[in-house]
Amino acid sequence: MSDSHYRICPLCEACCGLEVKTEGTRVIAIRGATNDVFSRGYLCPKGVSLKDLHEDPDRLRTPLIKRGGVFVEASWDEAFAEIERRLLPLRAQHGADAVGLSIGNPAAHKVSLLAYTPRLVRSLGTRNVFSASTLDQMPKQLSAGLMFGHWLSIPLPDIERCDYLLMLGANPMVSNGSLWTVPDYRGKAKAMRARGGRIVVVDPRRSETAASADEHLPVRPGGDALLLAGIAHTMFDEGLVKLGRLADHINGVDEARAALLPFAPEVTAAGCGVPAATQRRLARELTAAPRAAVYGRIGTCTTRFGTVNSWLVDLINVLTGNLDREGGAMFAKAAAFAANTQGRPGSGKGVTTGRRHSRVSGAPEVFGELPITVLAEEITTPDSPDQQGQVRALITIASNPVLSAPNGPRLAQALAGLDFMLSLDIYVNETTRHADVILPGLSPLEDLHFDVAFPQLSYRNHARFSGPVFDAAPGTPQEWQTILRLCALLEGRGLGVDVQQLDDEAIASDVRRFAGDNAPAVLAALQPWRGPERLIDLQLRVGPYGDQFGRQPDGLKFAQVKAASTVDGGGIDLGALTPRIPELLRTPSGRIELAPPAILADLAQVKADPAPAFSLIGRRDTRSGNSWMHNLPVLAKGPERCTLLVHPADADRLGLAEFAKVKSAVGELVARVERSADMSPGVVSLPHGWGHDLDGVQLAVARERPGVNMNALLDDAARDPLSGNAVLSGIAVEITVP
Ligand SMILES: Nc1nc2c(c(=O)[nH]1)N[C@H]1C(S)=C(S)[C@@H](COP(=O)(O)OP(=O)(O)OC[C@H]3O[C@@H](n4cnc5c(=O)[nH]c(N)nc54)[C@H](O)[C@@H]3O)O[C@H]1N2
Ligand SMILES: Nc1nc2c(c(=O)[nH]1)N[C@H]1C(S)=C(S)[C@@H](COP(=O)(O)OP(=O)(O)OC[C@H]3O[C@@H](n4cnc5c(=O)[nH]c(N)nc54)[C@H](O)[C@@H]3O)O[C@H]1N2
Ligand code: SF4
Ligand SMILES: [Mo]
Repeated sequence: MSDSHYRICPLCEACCGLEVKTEGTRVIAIRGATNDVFSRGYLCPKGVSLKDLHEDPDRLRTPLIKRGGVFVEASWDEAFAEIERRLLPLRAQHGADAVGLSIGNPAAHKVSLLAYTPRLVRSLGTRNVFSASTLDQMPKQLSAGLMFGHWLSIPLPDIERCDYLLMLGANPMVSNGSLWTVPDYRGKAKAMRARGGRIVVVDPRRSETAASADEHLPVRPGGDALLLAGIAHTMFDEGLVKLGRLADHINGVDEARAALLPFAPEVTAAGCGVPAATQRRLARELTAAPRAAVYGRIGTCTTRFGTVNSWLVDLINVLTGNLDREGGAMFAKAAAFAANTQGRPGSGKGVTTGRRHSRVSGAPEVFGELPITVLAEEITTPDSPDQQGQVRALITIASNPVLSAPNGPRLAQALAGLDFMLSLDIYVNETTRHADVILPGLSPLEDLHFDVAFPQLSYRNHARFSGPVFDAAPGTPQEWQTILRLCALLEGRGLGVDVQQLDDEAIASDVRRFAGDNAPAVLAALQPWRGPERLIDLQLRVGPYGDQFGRQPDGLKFAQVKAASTVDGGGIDLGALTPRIPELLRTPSGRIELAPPAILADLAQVKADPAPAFSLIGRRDTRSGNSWMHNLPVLAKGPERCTLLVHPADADRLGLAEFAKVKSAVGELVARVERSADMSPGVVSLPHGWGHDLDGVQLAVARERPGVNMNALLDDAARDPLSGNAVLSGIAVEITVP
């Protein structure tokens, strides 16, 4: 007899609902849940790999402590005792900043981690907080924060009603969407084109998404700021601007116009590689289309001008009258956890940056974090009399910066010199091999799930939940319990504190924020839930669709979402996106800030770079997820994926055969060559997240074909100065025969 379970996939931002068929303790099949109100049966090969992940013998199931340089299995109590013995004295002696925290991508996909890590940040009280956000989307968060007043008020294409989509530096056909939760992009794009819609993709490579679009424009790597500025300039220049409904809600149109004056397409064409006539045509097409949206992602964020790019994308959405309009670029309205549905609607504090700076390079704090590219220097640079706060101990949570961050080899060396390192992780990999203690998380099939972040970025509003498919082994904590225990330790409460009591205290402090004097009644109403479920209930009930604890009797509660999220239910559909301006705005002015001064100042720095011999860009593969899914047999099989894509004409000219040497200013490596006419000549591509052949890595399958670490070629000093985001694309390299 087999059972069917509903499980939301935590492996990428598409958040597909899956149907997991089990027999006893075995998974016998994983399919897309056809009744899921949001993903409607879609899944990709990674969804299927949850079975391999669950069964992976290399996945950690017990804590590890390093003794004499070797990891040994330990009980949870022993592991916490070791943390107390080694971390607390260090912190007492050197202060809170001596403990750094690095938070990785999977933390965004786990309610256990995303909802509880902020508590750990508070308990640590360190300024040295780093995350994958500064390898990824921080530029977009900053531009959205400055324009709309909150870090997660990010517009996304309303693809089901859109007529014209201009997409830059994104490959959702493979990535399944990012800052845009849109399962089955392929199907939605096909439907859009069948309705007569047009999709234009800007990418130095003819990506899978570009190949399936109406038009592909091969931009020069890093050239998007010039291209987008040329398009925006044209809109002013040719009198195409139509602000529509938003005209009364915008500050800074004249400032934006003036700042864009120097960027006529005739000037920007050479630097971005897109002819002036094409730029002008794009401006006209975007304004002429009944409904249009511009969307930019990794390729636009991970460059020197990431924030400028991210701003230009939404500036154009505003200038064409398509921001916050059906079929244009719209804002989701999440059922829970969204700051832009809380507080007074229409205005707010806005966002600020630079409340602190990194000790060595003086990089400004953005959204509570420092750039992850300063982590190595913060570890290796000793304190000076006037600058203290050297990172001597590090906690990593689902973070593998040795492979994910620029200059990984330098970072690995820095980690080896730490006085203490603790990792919350599920593997001994390139980063966690440096840890002194590893505390494992659960298999996703043993974990409950509710998406905290992605409903704020979803193409359609929804509320879904999934419970554990299997029970965890007795005595194995969920990750939120591990975090609360760590918090108690750091707060000097010792090892004996009851986790249930910590959970009660945590929720009580949240409830006081929302309910003030009414807190006891609200806490009572959250019965019988505990842990994340209680937190979700609170957030749903105070959220925009919530029951407001009785004031909206028909409103949502967790019990309803849970009941609707069974195999037959697949969650609750909350409808297509609806216009949210001015209610969504949290800027001090209560208007869209179209011309944030810091961004205009950086726009003035945009200029054409001299073309390098070769320019290195990244890419993603359907059967891979950043740095950690190469140990799953169902994904690892098939052709080698860590290859250097080279245009055939370049390969012939250089006489490349099977391998090429790739050399940058900071490193070199030898990669297997794959000839590809999809590349622009002069541009080569390597995927990131590879290089599993380092000493001490316990990933048996991944080690068979380890690949090379493209981040060994990237300079950790290269950042977008506004957001602190790393530059991961458009790296000057030399290619030679090895
Ligand atoms: N050159 C280049 N570099 C890039 C990128 C690029 O495009 N080019 N992309 C960047 C981007 S967008 C991102 S988001 C980063 C991602 O880089 P990271 O933030 O390092 O994330 P991952 O590579 O996904 O791996 C994270 C770690 O999480 C662990 N893990 C997995 N599941 C769990 C769990 O349930 N619990 C716990 N505790 N741990 C878990 C894995 O074992 C692994 O150690 O990489 C960035 N690096
Ligand atoms: N299968 C799979 N899915 C994933 C991931 C994965 O590793 N594998 N990672 C997940 C994560 S963490 C994220 S953040 C998302 C990212 O999602 P996407 O942003 O869609 O990421 P990519 O697939 O890297 O697409 C970036 C595109 O930008 C192009 N590009 C590079 N440089 C430039 C440039 O200068 N200008 C322009 N216009 N384009 C450029 C690249 O050729 C590439 O096609 O994907 C997520 N989904
Ligand atoms: S696209 Fe694939 S990895 Fe992403 S959520 Fe869906 S099944 Fe999971
Ligand atoms: Mo990412």
